Amino acid sequence: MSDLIAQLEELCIEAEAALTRTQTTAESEAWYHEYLGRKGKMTAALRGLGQLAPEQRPQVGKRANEIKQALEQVLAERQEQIAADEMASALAAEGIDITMPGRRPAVGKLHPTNQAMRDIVQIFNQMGFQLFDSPEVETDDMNFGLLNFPLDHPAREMQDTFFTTTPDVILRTHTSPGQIHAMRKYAPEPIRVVLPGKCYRNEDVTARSEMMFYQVEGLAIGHNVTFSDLKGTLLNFANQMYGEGRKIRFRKSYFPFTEPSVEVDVDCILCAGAGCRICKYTGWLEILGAGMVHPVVLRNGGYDPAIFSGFAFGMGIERQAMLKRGVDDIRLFYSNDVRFLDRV
Ligand code: FA5
Repeated sequence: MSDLIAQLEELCIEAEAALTRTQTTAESEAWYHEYLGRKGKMTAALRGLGQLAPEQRPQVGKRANEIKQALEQVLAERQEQIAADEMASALAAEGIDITMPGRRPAVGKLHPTNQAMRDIVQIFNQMGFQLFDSPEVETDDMNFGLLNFPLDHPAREMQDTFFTTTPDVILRTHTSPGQIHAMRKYAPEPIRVVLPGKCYRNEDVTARSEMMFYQVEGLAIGHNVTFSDLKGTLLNFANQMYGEGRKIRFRKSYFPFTEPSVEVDVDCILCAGAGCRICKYTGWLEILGAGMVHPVVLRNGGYDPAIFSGFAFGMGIERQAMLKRGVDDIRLFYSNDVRFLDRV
């Protein structure tokens, strides 16, 4: 018995030594056939098992199995090592340096206007305002007339208009005509909608004004909608957009489609009201225009002003993004300088 075990142990040492000399996958496969294959040395040695006394067989058989498994294990490790070496030399032959740092793929991100628009819309969604889509190209009547801008009223000049070659068809100067679309779709049901989108004004482009910019309009109509509802809604918006504890301030203003009309300021997000360059030392930043929907506009939208009331507001999206991210020139938004788009 001990003869056969000694023979197997010797074979194991020989096989392990032979394995370390294999350099290629082909050599390691040849090694397998030589030692572990059907016609291999291990298999041949194990034939001796049959000549042993039956009571000796289990012990010798057990040891033989252990040796076989150990050899299979070292073969797997050797083949793994050979495969790695072969890959490395193939790459070296191709001249590829796998230790060189990789090139980072350029990862896209949302444009700052889109980012701000999503933030704003999401805040109002949480307050129950639904998204409403309305056209960028409007009739003069939708953009002005139905919003209570009298013909030839100087208020029209507040928003310099781009006309088209089709009479009466213009590029919308604000998102407010969307109010009429939304009202006409839902009247006489109460509504709460937000309308984001592009607007166009034939203005000189400056650090604060673009010819094409985005606004978000908000509109709420129902029974007993009051100015307090407007205040609460806008205060909640300011807290979520610019941080908890914000103060807002209303200044009287004029829009033909709201009465009363206000402009709304938030206490300066940089200096918290103390006065700084961003707020021009006033402590306040203007964020939007708003008011109670004018009875004429309610009627044009299909609501009876004796039964319904509502509030509306409109804000410039780039201006919100500028305040939030400390950008001081609106022209950066559409000049497509990747350094700006990446930073903001
Ligand atoms: C309006 O457009 C009104 N429709 C807002 C409104 C809606 C009032 C509902 C009441 C009720 P105004 O012209 O002030 O108002 O523009 C609103 C905002 O749009 C401004 O505060 C500003 O943030 C942005 N805005 C206006 N013109 C430009 C421009 N040329 N470039 C960039 N942003 C602009």
